[in-house]
Amino acid sequence: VKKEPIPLQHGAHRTGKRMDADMAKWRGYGLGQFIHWGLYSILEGKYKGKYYNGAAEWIRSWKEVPNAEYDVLNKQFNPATFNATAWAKMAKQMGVKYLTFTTKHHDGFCLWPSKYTDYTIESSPYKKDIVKEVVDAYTKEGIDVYLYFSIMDWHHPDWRYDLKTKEDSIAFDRFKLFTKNQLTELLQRYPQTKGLWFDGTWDNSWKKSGAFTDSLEQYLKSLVPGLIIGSRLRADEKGNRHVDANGVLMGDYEQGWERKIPKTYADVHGNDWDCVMTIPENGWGYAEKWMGHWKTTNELIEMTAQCVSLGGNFVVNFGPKADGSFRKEEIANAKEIGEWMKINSDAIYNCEYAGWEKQDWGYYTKKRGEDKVYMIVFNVPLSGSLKIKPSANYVVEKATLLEGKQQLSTEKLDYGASFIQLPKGKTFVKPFVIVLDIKPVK
Ligand code: JFZ
Repeated sequence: VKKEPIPLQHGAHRTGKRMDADMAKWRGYGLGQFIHWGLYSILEGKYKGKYYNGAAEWIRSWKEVPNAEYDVLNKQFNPATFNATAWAKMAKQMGVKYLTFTTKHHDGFCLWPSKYTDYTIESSPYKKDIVKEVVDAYTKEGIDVYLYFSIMDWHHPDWRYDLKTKEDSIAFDRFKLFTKNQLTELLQRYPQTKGLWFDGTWDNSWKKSGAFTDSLEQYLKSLVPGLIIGSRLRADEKGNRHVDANGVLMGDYEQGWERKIPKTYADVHGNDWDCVMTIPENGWGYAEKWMGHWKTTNELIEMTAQCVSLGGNFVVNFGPKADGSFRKEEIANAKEIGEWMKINSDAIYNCEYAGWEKQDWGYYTKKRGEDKVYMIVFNVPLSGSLKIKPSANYVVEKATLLEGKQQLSTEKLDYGASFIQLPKGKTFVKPFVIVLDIKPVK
């Protein structure tokens, strides 16, 4: 029995994907960069010689750190070696198509000179507008910029976790206006902004503000036509987040894939999505010591392939040091990803879910609007034969190695499957791509 939809005033206003040109561009990005930078970068995940076990950008919430001491770190923020152009060039070389940059994280410190609070970059020895430097430099390199903005603000006296009293509601009403003002300010100051990446929206105060979140989203979109906002901003009037009470996504793409990747296409429910990922296990801001496993470049490339093969984008996080330089591990990852992308990005940009049965050697992607499927190979079988099974509506005309354009022989098997034969004696030391020219079956 199909359930009757619950009538909602502040639920999703659209079913299915956004089909305009701005969203089509977003969908084609494939690979993105996230940057977490702020006052937490000064503490480097430690305080008085003790290491914090949580994510470095959350260190203010650690019982060891007195808020009063954290909150004056703005007086020390002075990134001597910060060079936005160098950041953007590194990102360009890495092959990312978009950046998400922390304008304000949970600690409330603004990297732009907001006129709605004193707790901004203007109060630091650095003084200059970092958001502007970043937006301009990345835009110049042809990389689209999205602004990360935390709703939760530990520094603002009117922030509330919940609305339990009349006073809470009055304070939070002021906070909502403050939030709207800051967002308006960001979009007016940085008109190149392609979208907003919201965070810190999980508390009851926000969940009880469904009508406001709805009007805020519509208002922000009226300021910048085509603006892209994921599913982490809104709540419906019943307090549901990401998807409304009827299970429909609120927002332009699913923002719930954080440090995890869907297993199958069915898991993404027909929505656009991106996965944001840390290189260490967890922690987005700079930490002196990276705890746990650090992802290798091949792992990051594999995650990129996996995401694109399931119709999503993959976003790698970087946490620069307080002085504005990147740690050597991140520089190496960026460089090596870029070297791989230089050869293989055809299989990443403007690609989509191919709809072919997944095989053990790796991931398929399909070029949007073209009869081209890519095999991104991570596991080479000892036999040297890669099995493929095209969907029933396609046949493969030709298989070629993307690098060097060598044509590969194929062998037909039962049940519509084939083998693609790798060149005898050739050893592969990096993930590689095979291009399949395909033809629709009449
Ligand atoms: C949030 C932040 O708290 C964190 O510091 C970082 O900025 C990250 C990108 O976003 O952390 C989250 C948010 C959502 C989930 C997990 C961590 N979630 O939905 O599982």
